[in-house]
Amino acid sequence: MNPILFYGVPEGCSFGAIVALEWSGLPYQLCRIDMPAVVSSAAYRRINPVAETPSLRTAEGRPVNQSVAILHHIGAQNPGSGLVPAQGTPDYDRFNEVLAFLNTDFFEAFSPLWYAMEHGMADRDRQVLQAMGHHKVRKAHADLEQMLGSNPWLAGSRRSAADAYFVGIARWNDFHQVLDRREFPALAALHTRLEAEPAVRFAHAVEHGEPALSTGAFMGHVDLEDVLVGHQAAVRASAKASAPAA
Ligand SMILES: N[C@@H](CCC(=O)N[C@@H](CS)C(=O)NCC(=O)O)C(=O)O
Repeated sequence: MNPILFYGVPEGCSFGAIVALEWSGLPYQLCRIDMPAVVSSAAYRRINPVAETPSLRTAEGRPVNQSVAILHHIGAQNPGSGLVPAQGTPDYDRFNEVLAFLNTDFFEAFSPLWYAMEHGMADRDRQVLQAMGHHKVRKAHADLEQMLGSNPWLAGSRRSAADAYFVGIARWNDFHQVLDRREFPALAALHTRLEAEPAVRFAHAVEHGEPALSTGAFMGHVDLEDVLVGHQAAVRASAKASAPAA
């Protein structure tokens, strides 16, 4: 069984997990989830009870939710890929530090902007949220610029799953048109380099429903309905296989 990544469109933060899967070289499939309609459906809640993307169904049929857990899982399947540095090393600490920042501060900085866009409210309230979002997004970029320093990649000298996750969230700045990334030269250079990566181009094409050229081991899309047919049986089988012997 191939692992299946359930990715959300449009503009989902699952983007980074698609890039990481491409970089991992592992065979995988994708399942496209429209937001908010399908992600909040009873059908999808059988995959992820909190109705969020991304979700991963592992090669053993086990569900793994939350971006950080998914990226760690992908990295652990191919330690040689360097997507996640070896546990216990300084590189591992640095990787976790930057990934935690991205998944909390950097991600959350955009929340007021999404909320202002997706919810009805008075113009004055919308303006307050937008001002707050702009302030937070600028601060998060400034902080990340400091964290990156003169390193070529976010976790240091080697490309990692943190870079994959970053490029997925960073495009929200372009979507909401907050700032000119060139104000942060190191981040802008990293972003330009990442956008040129075949895996990133692949993720953009997938998200836009365009023909996508995989340089990894992408094995095609599956429909949610088809996944659900055997889902409970797969979850039960993987739970049984990983349970300690009685
Ligand atoms: N903490 C979660 C957050 C996931 C999340 O917020 N996903 C969004 C898309 S980026 C989602 O599925 N939202 C549901 C919706 O828009 O209805 C993670 O890091 O994976």
